[in-house]
Order: sequence, then C-alpha cells, then structure tokens
Amino acid sequence: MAMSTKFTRGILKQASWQMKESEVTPQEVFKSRRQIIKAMGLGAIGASLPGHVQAGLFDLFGEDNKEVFATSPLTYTQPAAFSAGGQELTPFDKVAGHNNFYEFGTDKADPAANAQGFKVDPWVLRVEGEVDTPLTLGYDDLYKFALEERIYRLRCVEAWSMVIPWVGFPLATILNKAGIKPEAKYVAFETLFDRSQMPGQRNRLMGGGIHYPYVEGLTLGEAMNELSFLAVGLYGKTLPPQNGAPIRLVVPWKYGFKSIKSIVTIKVTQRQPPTSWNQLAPHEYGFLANVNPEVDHPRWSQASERRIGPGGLFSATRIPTEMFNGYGEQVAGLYQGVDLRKYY
Ligand SMILES: Nc1nc2c(c(=O)[nH]1)N[C@H]1C(S)=C(S)[C@@H](COP(=O)(O)O)O[C@H]1N2
Ligand SMILES: [Mo]
Repeated sequence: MAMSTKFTRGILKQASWQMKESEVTPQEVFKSRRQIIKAMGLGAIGASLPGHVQAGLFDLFGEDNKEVFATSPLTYTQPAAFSAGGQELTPFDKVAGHNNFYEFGTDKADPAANAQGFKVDPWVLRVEGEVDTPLTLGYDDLYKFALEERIYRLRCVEAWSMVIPWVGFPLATILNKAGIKPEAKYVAFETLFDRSQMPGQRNRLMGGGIHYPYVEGLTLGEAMNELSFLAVGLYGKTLPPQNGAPIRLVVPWKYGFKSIKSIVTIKVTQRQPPTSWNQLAPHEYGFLANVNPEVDHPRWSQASERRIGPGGLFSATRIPTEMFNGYGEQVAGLYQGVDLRKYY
C-alpha cells in the first residue's frame, strides 16, 4: 500500500479520529521506508506489501536488546499548581511504551524495544553560548537541582495526547545559573549524536529522514516561561531511555516534537536556531509549533485529539484540542500581536 499516494489523494483534512496512527506518521517517513525497501532489492514487492509488513521490514534494522534499562526512585516536591487537577493520568506502560524517538526507530513501539541498552552514565550536558558562565554538568549533577513533580498534558502533532507526571526542574533554573547575556534571544537544544547506540542515526533513511543530531529551539521568552521544564524522571523515577533519559525538555503548550530528548547541549544564541522537523518539512512544522486547534496540519485536522488514558490503546477517547494545549493563562502573553496562522 503506497501510503503517500493515499495521503495526497484521499485524506487531506480528513478528521484525524478517522485515521489510524500509521496514517498520521509524517509522509517523509513513508518515503524513506520505500527507499529502504528499494535499496534492499524488494522494490515492487515491498511497495505492494501492507503497511505493517513494510514496518516489519524496517525493523530488520533494529537492535535485539535483551537488557532492561534500570530506573531509580527520585526525591521531589509536589507543588499543587502542577497537580493532576482531576485529570486521569496516562498509565506508565503507555507513557513508556508508545513513543516518538526516531533515533531508536520510527514505530511507536521501537524506542522501548531498541533503547534498553542506552548508556546514560556518564553523561555530559553543556550550557553554553551567550551566557556569563558556561556549565558542564555530569550525570549526578542532573539530579542535584531541587526536583518537583509536574503533571502536564503532552499533545503530539499527530493528534494523540497523554497526561504525564514528570519529575524535573524549570529550564529557567539552569539558564539563570549560567547567567543570560543581554544580547541573547533564543535557546537551542541538541540531542546526543551516537550512532553506536542510536540505530536511527546510522543512515538517514533509518531515522525517518531527519538530519541528526535532533535539534530544537525556543525563543528566550519561551525558555524562561514558568512552564518550560527539564525532566529527569517520570512516575517518580529516573527517565526510561525511550522517554529521553537522562534529561529532556518538556514544553507542554507546544506540539510534542519541541520536547527534545536526551539533551547534551543547551546553547543560548542571538539567532533563531534550526529545528529538526521544520528542516524536514517546513510547510508542515513551524518553529513555534504551538498547539492550536484552529490551524490544521496540511494533511489532517488539529481540532481534536485522541487522549491515551487508562483504557486499551484503541479505546482512547476523542476530546477537543485546546488553544496552547490549555496553558493559555501562562503563555498567551508571549504571542501578543503574533499571527499564529503565519507562525504555526
Ligand atoms: N531527540 C528526539 N526528541 C524527540 C523526538 C525524537 O524523535 N527525537 N520525538 C518528539 C516527539 S514527535 C514527541 S511527540 C515527543 C514524545 O515524547 P514521549 O515519547 O516521551 O511521549 O518527543 C519528542 N522528542
Ligand atoms: Mo510528536
């Protein structure tokens, strides 16, 4: 089944609840798979196979890790301002079993299957660029900040969402520690680049077409906002690798792809940094990427989302998507006078 043909023909602006998860996977990924299948000499055969079989062929590139990554309990406070507020949490097995982390494969189950041997200790996180004091933090340093639990909604651009209890500290804490110079305007982030550990980085086609390392960025105003968070844990323990161990960004009013995982560099800059999904498909993914039910993705509606809750994966409820993912009170002020249709 030629997925991309289907995209261009039939499902433009189709309600996303009518779509299967595989259909909202970025078109570029399916293009990549077709190229791999072609390269493997399966050509016409591969192209005529059903999507799940194509995914199976793709998995031939995956690692066969028998190890299970060990997480450990954290000590943290639970500020009332970031409690669940009556929302049902997405169970741990789904938070840690349904992931986007293309460095470990492009299917939702790939990161949990392929990342268990990921080495996070030693780790080096650098905070650099337009700062007074560049910082170099080791693995243990990541857990020395005052940790708190924050229950945030995570809304993927593919129109599924979760409610996740993260543990971590505000991004502003680390930026203030380094000291921001007056000329600073943006903050750039980079994921680890390590082809020996991340199979998706070995060949551009295996990692969904992304140019690795995965990079992201925020305006300085966004980075200093109270919601911007560096997570080192979830459900009370250190992060599983599939969720971005040992440290990842969480910016809950933006589409999930902004929340970059397994960060090694935080660089304060004067210029807007390049961002991975924007580079891959600029007409589909913007720099701001604020959750916005009024601005549809070119290939599907963003008006509603599939909330992945305690029920079976496919029993998830369809709920309306909220502007800024419901965090307008905290962040709307950042976009006064900004045309959010133009800057999607
Ligand atoms: N380095 C890196 N970070 C990433 C991604 C990725 O592929 N690589 N995927 C993003 C996307 S699309 C989403 S929706 C979230 C998913 O986070 P989760 O798997 O912890 O739910 O991670 C984001 N961070
Ligand atoms: Mo996403």
